[in-house]
Amino acid sequence: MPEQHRPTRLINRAKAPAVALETTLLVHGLPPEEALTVADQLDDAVAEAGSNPALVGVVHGSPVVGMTRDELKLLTDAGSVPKLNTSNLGHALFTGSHGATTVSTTMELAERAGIRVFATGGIGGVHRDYHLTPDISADLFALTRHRVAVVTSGCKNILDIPATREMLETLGIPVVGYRTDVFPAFYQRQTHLSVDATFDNPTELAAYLAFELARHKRGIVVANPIPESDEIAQNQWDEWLQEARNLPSVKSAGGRDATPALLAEVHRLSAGRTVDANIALAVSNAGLAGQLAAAMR
Ligand code: PSU
Ligand code: MN
Repeated sequence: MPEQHRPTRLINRAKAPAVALETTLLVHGLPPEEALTVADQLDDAVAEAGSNPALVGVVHGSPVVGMTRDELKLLTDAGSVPKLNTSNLGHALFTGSHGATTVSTTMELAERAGIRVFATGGIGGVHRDYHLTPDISADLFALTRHRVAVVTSGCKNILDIPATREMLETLGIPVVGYRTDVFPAFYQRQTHLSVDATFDNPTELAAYLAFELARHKRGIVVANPIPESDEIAQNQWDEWLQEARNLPSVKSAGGRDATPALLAEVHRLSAGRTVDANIALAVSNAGLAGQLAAAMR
């Protein structure tokens, strides 16, 4: 039994006002050569907005909030690190392994470190064909438990977006739009789906987040559409997604591997256009999160 790894203590290097960033987006959601430069871009976006980035992950079995570049390099060089959601975080801590945190576990660790704002690309949600295989991201349930505002460009559009929006409503998670009155669809700004409220002013949005997080012990979704210049046309996206969904590598990937397998194939089929758009929206979310955390101080 790996006695030396228990009990695990949170290593918290976060400096207020802090914005949590996640490692799964970097390690499992993008081509490996992009991870370190994107980490720099996300950090810069948070810092330019007046806040401090705190990258979250698991290093040698320690939950870390505010990972160093060397620690991130340990993860990217490791070849394969587990993708950690609510169900396997504890096992990584127990066995002393490295791990990349998803939205669910980044929220959990950020909350423990006292961080109230977190930026990602797109939260997980209800997968297509969920009536055949009920794959629903642990992210949605984590939002019911952890007191953190998650800045996201809607949910990833490999998912069933209307079902995901409905599930957020069912779980009672507030979904507010930043300069949008519809729930955005990751690579596209528009859907016909609603948000609970719209804020055009970051200071006002920050005041609402502080109010709502103090009022109730659960998370909030802040929906921030992809910048207009980085949007991917709907018909173009539909083609890549349909082609990707028919590939054996995607059809055979289940559970935690489903999302990374699909993302990798659409990134390849689009010759990197979806990678660029993914990075652009994540950086935009980091910038907004930085503004919000600074204003919530
Ligand atoms: N946003 C991105 N790319 C990603 C993710 C978010 O732009 O890869 C990750 C997040 O970590 C999110 C996870 O929690 O995808 C969802 O995975 P799943 O569908 O297995 O819950
Ligand atoms: Mn899943």
